[in-house]
Amino acid sequence: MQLYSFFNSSTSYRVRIALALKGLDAHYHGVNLRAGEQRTSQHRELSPIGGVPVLVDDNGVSLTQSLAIIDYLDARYPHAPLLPNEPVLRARVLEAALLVACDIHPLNNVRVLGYLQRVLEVSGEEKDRWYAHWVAEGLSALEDLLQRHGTGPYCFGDTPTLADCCLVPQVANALRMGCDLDGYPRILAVYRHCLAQEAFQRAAPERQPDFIQ
Ligand SMILES: N[C@@H](CCC(=O)N[C@@H](CS)C(=O)NCC(=O)O)C(=O)O
Repeated sequence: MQLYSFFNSSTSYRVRIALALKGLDAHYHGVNLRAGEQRTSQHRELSPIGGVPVLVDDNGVSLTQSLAIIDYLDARYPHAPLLPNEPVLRARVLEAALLVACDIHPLNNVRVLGYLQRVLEVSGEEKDRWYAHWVAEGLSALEDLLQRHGTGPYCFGDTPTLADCCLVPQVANALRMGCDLDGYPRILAVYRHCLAQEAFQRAAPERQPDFIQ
């Protein structure tokens, strides 16, 4: 398998966690988002919208969208399942994962922050306020969900799920951007528990071949 990724792309990090939890290896191709490599015509052949991750499997199946990739991996390699079968639990996992993937990440994506600065000409400080605002809105809702429905050391139980694959990269990004997360104790407890696990450590930005300090 081939994985097109950027070390601190949170969506790529989700897929790296899923691969590591399943013990799967993928050949790593760094796509430098800071240099705009995602927008080249060559990369758009793989990802029409110009983003990472992209997974190309050994049968030549090429997929974008981190959640679709993880769902595919889960169907293809069912050991260490990331989406539970039980309907309510499965919906809870998706509810938390989609909160991160649809309600937080897209508002703070590279191209959105770039548009704010380049086209709408907001200042660096205003852009940072935008980022912190949507992280706070989203993580408050996630904290609420986990307080009400979460159990065990992971988001939902004693084994990691898609929800943890989404939570860890989002929290890592928020911390990197200097957001204060003290108001989200359950999220931080899950984050710290995940980071203590080998698979999550293997997927971390600083362990990737394209890591830049
Ligand atoms: N919904 C997509 C989002 C993919 C995405 O946009 N990833 C970001 C990095 S975290 C990206 O490549 N951004 C490039 C850009 O906005 O120019 C997914 O979950 O895979």
